[in-house]
Amino acid sequence: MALLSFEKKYRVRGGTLIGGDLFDFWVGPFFVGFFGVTAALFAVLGTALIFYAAVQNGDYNVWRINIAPPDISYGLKFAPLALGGYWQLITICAIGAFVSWALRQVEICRKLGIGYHVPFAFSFAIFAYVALVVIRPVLLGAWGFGFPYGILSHLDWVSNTGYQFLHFHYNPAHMLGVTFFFTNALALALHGSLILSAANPGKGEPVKLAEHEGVFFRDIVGYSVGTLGIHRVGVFLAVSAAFWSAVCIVLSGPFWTRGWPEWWGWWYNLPIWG
Ligand code: UQ2
Repeated sequence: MALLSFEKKYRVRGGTLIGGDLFDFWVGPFFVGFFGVTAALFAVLGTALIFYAAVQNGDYNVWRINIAPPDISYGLKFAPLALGGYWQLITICAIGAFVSWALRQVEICRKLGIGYHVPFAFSFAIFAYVALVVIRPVLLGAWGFGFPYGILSHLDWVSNTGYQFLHFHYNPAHMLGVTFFFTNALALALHGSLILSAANPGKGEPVKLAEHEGVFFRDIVGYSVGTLGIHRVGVFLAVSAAFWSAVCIVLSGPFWTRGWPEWWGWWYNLPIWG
């Protein structure tokens, strides 16, 4: 079915989680829904708060914007606006917008009668963010352990937090995260280039399809994972990268306070050495 007539057929009421028919409409190409309204409200308010807090700080250079979380001494309490309160409100808006976005994806999936794979995968990205600004700070007892909102300042936070553990690359969960990120890049490079090679065979040649794609990989590595399989591999790699990234930072502090190289002491302490 042609795309435009398909959309006409499927753009009908139903499938919403909240609000019934109330927000069950489209604005131009965009489905709205209850969560479209909440996503827009949280996003606009959160962005406005970022710019307002930046101006209060006297930062008119975007590279220098730094909206810091409260001092550790505030623990898990609300802080005055200029002393981390803006960071707290912006964090609430960010989580509100991200979760609204995921639930809007769910409503669209329900309307279309497709699986929830997209919101499932997206939820791992939300989890990674929430791990940094909620889960780890709560486990450590202070919002001040969250990362600051600023282009350069969040880089400083990552560097400082890494050096606090001497050498973050010795963190086994970090190793897994990095490995999944790299393997994800490899898989997408293989997949993207393979699809493009079949779609662009050269002047005069007919466009090639899945058979040629599969044979290329059987010829070069003796195995083809298949057209559906490569997308399963892709979602697994992407979701795993986000998951282990979240795990590696939640471990650091709440569950391991020394340098990460020291963690490998278990190897020397195995009872098998002479
Ligand atoms: C494949 C296939 C595709 C692909 C790719 C492969 C026809 C269009 C890329 C090859 C993938 C393999 C061998 C597995 C790669 C695994 C990792 C962990 C990188 O066979 O089917 O569909 O795009």
